[in-house]
Amino acid sequence: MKKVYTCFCTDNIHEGHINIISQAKKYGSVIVGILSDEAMVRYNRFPTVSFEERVQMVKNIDGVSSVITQDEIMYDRVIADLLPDYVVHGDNWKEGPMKAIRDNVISLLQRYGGKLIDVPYTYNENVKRIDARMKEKLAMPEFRRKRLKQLIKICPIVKTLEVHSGLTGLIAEKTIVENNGQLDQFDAMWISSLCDSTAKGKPDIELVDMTSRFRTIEDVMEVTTKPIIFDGDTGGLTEHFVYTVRSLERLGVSAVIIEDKTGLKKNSLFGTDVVQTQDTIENFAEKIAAGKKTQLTDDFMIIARIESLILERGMDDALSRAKAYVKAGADGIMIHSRKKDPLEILQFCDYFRKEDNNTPIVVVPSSFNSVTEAELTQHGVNIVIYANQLTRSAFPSMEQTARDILKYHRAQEVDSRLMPIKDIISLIDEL
Ligand code: SPV
Ligand code: MG
Repeated sequence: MKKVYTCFCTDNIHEGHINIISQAKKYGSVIVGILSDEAMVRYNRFPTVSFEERVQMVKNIDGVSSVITQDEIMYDRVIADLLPDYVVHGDNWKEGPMKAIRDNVISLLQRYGGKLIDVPYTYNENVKRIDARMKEKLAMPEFRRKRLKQLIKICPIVKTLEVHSGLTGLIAEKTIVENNGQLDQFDAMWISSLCDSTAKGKPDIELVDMTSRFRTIEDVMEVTTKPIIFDGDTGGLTEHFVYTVRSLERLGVSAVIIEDKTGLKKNSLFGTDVVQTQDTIENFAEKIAAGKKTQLTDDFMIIARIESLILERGMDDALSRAKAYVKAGADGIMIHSRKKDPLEILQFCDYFRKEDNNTPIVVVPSSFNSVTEAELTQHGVNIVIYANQLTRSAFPSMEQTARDILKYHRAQEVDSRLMPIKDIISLIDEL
């Protein structure tokens, strides 16, 4: 009996999958690989049912002879282990980022004479409806909110991109790249106070009020499914912060990060060039504890951001604050620095991890941008936030376009570097 292999990364069995199995069994005995959660989040969407349930679903399909785990997106290991005579897959992987996986399979099969069978992809109204329902589920507050905690468990490091509008949200949601044979995408989104304020032409001094900041969250949520980390600035008065926690939680935000500063907040990247006052450990610990007492679900995270290195108060101060904030109930620690060299951040992580193996660490490498995700992971970092790069890339390009239109008294000269009209009008999916 010939061996036929197919890999499923789905939460839901529909007629398309049944068709694949019925085609596959014409060639021999059908082995189905179920893609692990870790691999699924790198190029597909977050699984809405557990790995065990996905295995069970496939085992129940008539014509499946065995089910195995495929824990990498690329097929190298699974093909080396099974040496299947055939690999069967829907032909939707001939284009887009999935093409890299198809190319990988073809080259592996060629080595020993295995064959690839592309089955016409089933995409009818029913399949579309199932697909839309799954996206809807991921976008709902109760599912979206808990996803950050789940991702921290699944991913070596949770990659988070700044967003401040529906459009930037779509970029974080949909950008998938193939690089050195691996597929990758962002896991979560950061609603930055700096970029949310900048988009409104306002300074980053807690001037844009919460009603407006919540509106930004809604704009992003309407068109995305990924979890959101909200930059809560200082959190304001404790009496106000508790209301913010309730609202964020209800909206389906996964985490708020608040920084241990008081008085008129200035952006941390100014460092000691402007007057910035750090809160006392006692006050800030009380604010965290009050927030934790107020939240209703176990999913929501309050992350304490330590400004000691920014304000040049030293490593010991940073570490003792971290300890106190965790004791007060913080679900994570964000440590910030405006040095170019990542050394002090990595040192903090090493010292902190010696005493605390569990509390998630968050970093924002805007200044120390030479550090890689792999290095951060090695030092125990759980979440990396790319906090302002989208805004900083858009602004120069828009400004140049404005200048050139003024210079040439028409728009023809700028056109070649613009997104074609056809692409912009089809950028947004219609329901
Ligand atoms: C933000 O993005 O608003 C932040 C990060 O708070 S930083 O600007 O680096 O302080
Ligand atoms: Mg901020």
